[in-house]
Amino acid sequence: MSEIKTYEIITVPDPVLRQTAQAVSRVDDAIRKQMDRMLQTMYDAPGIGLAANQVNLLNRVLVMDLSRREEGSAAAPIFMANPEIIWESEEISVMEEGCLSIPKQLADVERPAEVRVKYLDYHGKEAELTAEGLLSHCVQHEIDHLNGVLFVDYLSRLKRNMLLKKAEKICKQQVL
Ligand code: GNR
Ligand code: NI
Repeated sequence: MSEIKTYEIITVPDPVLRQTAQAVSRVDDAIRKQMDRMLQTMYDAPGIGLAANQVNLLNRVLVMDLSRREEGSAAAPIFMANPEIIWESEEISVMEEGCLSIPKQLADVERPAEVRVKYLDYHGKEAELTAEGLLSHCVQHEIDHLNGVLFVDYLSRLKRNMLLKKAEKICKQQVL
């Protein structure tokens, strides 16, 4: 049993998912506590990434951990505050994405195949990460959340509306 409190995950069509999160001035104990809680919330969901908007917080904080996909591997959390894409490849990658805020809907999304991200780590230290493959899609998906952007925004209007409608129906059923 974990002693870390978790957050409730916000789903569509909540307007907080369309808002822009604000930069943190520094990574202090309160931000670290938020990062720990977000990580636990993400593990419980389960998901491989989570952005602050998804737990009703509008600061530029995200967490990721792709390690749980490989069985028996140790946890490998990545914490980021104020992430910024400082380089992206011309090469494009297509991967199936899902989102905890758009339950049970998957779609192929095109993104730059490789990105380099500058951020503040758990200790408030400047760090950089070069990502490709699933990690690249995940970090771009999470930074999008901080800008109020959802993966369905990259799809045709028809496909986007269909996925949002289906997800909202599922969310309503969960409340009843
Ligand atoms: O759990 C998640 N899986 C995922 C798969 C492909 C690309 C991005 C993601 S992130 C998602 C969790 C989530 O909604 N994060 O915001
Ligand atoms: Ni998401």
